[in-house]
Amino acid sequence: MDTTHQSASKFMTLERHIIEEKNKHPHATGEFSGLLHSISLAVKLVWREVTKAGLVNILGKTDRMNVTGDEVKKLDEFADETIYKAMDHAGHLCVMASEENEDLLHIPDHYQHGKYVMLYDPLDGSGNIDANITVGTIFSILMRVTNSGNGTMDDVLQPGYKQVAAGYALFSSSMMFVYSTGHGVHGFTLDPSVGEFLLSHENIRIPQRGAIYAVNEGNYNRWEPNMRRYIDWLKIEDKADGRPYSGRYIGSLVADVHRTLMYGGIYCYPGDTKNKNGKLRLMYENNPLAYIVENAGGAASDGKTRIMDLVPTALHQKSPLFIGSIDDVRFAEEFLAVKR
Ligand code: AHM
Ligand code: MG
Repeated sequence: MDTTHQSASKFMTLERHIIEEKNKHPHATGEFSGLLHSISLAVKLVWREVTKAGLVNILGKTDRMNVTGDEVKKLDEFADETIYKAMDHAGHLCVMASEENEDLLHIPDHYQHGKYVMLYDPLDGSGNIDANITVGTIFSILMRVTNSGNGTMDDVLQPGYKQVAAGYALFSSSMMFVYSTGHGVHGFTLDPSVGEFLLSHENIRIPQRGAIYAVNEGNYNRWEPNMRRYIDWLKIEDKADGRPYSGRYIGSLVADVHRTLMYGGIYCYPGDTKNKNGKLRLMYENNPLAYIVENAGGAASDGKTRIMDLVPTALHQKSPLFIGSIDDVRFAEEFLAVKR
């Protein structure tokens, strides 16, 4: 029998990983582990529907009905509700907020209220669903600041550096679950035959510098001149290997950032003349992805300020995003700051 660590790690389930992480902290109550477990179940339920996306017209409307029994929900609404319902009753959370809902999502009074807060983007990139392109769920976990009862806006509107965990599920050729609690970033791949996430990417580290950039270049004429110059510069064939940066843009943030995490480089969504702060949401997208990328050795900035230092004032506020390899993000910040 092969008893090496490598062989053992092949069978590291997400469940076991969460428990082993918890055991490293003697005072941990297990509440946090329970929370992560509920999230992993929630995203599996979403994945089950996402894999059927193209079949709805063929299979009819029987599988995804609303409570009144007759209508198929849009997948992003389905994901939103599924996650809420998977998380509302376990006693870990005091409040939630989702990109799909204008207001806070309260925990029903008859369920226990816990000490954590969860913010999520239920189905990031959902505009791509009909083309079978990778989408995902992004989540951010904070510790409440109020003492008890229903969570409030004060619990939710905390800067990103206060996050105690964050992660995402990626619905792609396989389903991945990537998370961090501040001790490395770990990636798990779902084995659909047993329904378990297995550790496939232990302690992910983003390359210090990459050679890929991702940006919606259709907005080029709306960018400020330095942003245009920066992207022009990436295309010049003067890089170390005599090649320009390669451009890759899926248009699904979670997928673009995942690729950036794996291969290095930079993802940019700057502000422009139409949208001063770009289009990405600080609380549901930028903060959790910044937490993951920083914990993997990378960086995330709004062009000037570290994303996780931005102090939020509104639930759905937007911020520009420059995220990826540390050298690439720092260079972008320097480039954008040059007075010409
Ligand atoms: P969504 O959360 O409603 O899907 O919107 C965010 C998405 C991101 O996933 C993606 O990176 C971005 O919008 C694409 O925007 P654009 O079409 O302007 O490039
Ligand atoms: Mg989104």
